[in-house]
Amino acid sequence: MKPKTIIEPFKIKSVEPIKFTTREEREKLLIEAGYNPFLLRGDDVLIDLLTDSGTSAMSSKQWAGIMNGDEAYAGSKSYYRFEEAVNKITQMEHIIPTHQGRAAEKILFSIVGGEGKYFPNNTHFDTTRANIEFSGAVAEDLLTEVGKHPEERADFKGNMDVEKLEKFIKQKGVENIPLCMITVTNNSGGGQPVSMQNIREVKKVCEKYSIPLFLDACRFAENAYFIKLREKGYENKSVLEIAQEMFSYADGATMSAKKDALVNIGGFLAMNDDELAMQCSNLLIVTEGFPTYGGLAGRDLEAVAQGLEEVVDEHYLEYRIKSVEYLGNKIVDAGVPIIEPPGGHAIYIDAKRFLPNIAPDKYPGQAIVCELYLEGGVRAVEIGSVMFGKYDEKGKLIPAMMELVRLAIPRRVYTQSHIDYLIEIIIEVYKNRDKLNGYEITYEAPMLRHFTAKFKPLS
Ligand code: P61
Repeated sequence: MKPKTIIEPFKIKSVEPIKFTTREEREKLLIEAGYNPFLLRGDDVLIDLLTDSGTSAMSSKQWAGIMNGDEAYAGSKSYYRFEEAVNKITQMEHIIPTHQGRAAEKILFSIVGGEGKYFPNNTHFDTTRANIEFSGAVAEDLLTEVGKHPEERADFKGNMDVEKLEKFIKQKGVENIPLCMITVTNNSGGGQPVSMQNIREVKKVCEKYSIPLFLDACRFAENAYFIKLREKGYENKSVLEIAQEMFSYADGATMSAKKDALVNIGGFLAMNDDELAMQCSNLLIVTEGFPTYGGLAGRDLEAVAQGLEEVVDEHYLEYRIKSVEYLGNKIVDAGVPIIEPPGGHAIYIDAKRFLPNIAPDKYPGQAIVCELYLEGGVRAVEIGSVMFGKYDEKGKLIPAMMELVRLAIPRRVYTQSHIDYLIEIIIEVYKNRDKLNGYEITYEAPMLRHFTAKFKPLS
């Protein structure tokens, strides 16, 4: 018999205590943070679901790798181990380490971006969009229609709309589209996977117009596991084989290793084009460091290499995907509206349906985020009009497509009882939703405002 209970596929060797606070203390702390949980001290948070990025627990083998790191400035042996591990998955010619994902994006888009250029993606993550826009170019989201409807269940809601892509290319002109991207899984659209068929179809269109295809590969292993579970023909393939096939359709990739490489810092750029790789390496030397360390220490490269081996383990991925699904299904059963089905790295509460009486310009997602902290010391993040809202010429808010609250689950950090506690807190906040009020912004930075914005509750 196959037991129904899925257990954490690890034993715990080292523990980190978490601090308990009272509701009164949290009320004071939240005021001091301007009602922005990004501005709380991590120490004042009980369960931290702000991000799954850089928050993984490393394995004993990764820690051993840290001790084994070779800190040679040039040609470190840790670089070659890293290069081999990345190459095994991506099979790409040039592997360029960076200190994190956005550094890879900054280098890539500084070279291929600029005024008059357009970059299609299923959904650009905010740092990708920011780097493209910072270069003067335009970032275009071409998500499949079903991906825009939180309540609809479908297997691959992260897919790109292939017809729209072709229309977009014709409209903007091939010469103005230096590359096309697919984000796996689609973080801003609910952590939803992209099917192999969709990657193949996008590739076909890109090939027709000689446009290179890049993957934003932060969560490639979770995406590959969803393909194994959901796409016909892949059930008997290994996750590694599926990942290799995904990358085989790509000409390049950016990756924040802080996600599916199970490390606290790191990233890379990978590509096949010799000329572009040369330009990226030259810029890397100016902004990050020598091409065999790219802003990282040798020990970090060891940890990434080891993490990439561990992340394709199917016991790990089964536990990972099933524990996120467990959380999602339990709160759905209690009536909490989320993006369905549950995503790979996070649950996304649909704040529009959770708080239908709070309009987008009063930031319903922020109201839920604040209440989760007050109720149970849980830190989540708003992914809605605080993060993606823009203003028109008259200063009126153009709301985001969706109003979401993301509960991102760090990898290998929390156990089943932490998740059960979380479920209790979310359901309690949901029961008391009629008492919640909206927020107004009292300070905001010109870019990526959600990190530092300050808020005031509306009565
Ligand atoms: C996250 F609130 N994600 O999801 P870097 N592409 C994709 C990402 O998910 C991503 C990056 C590129 C984060 C961290 C984060 O406003 C925020 O290594 C699909 O973080 O530079 C990062 O990778 C960039 C959270 C980033 C945020 C920006 O939590």
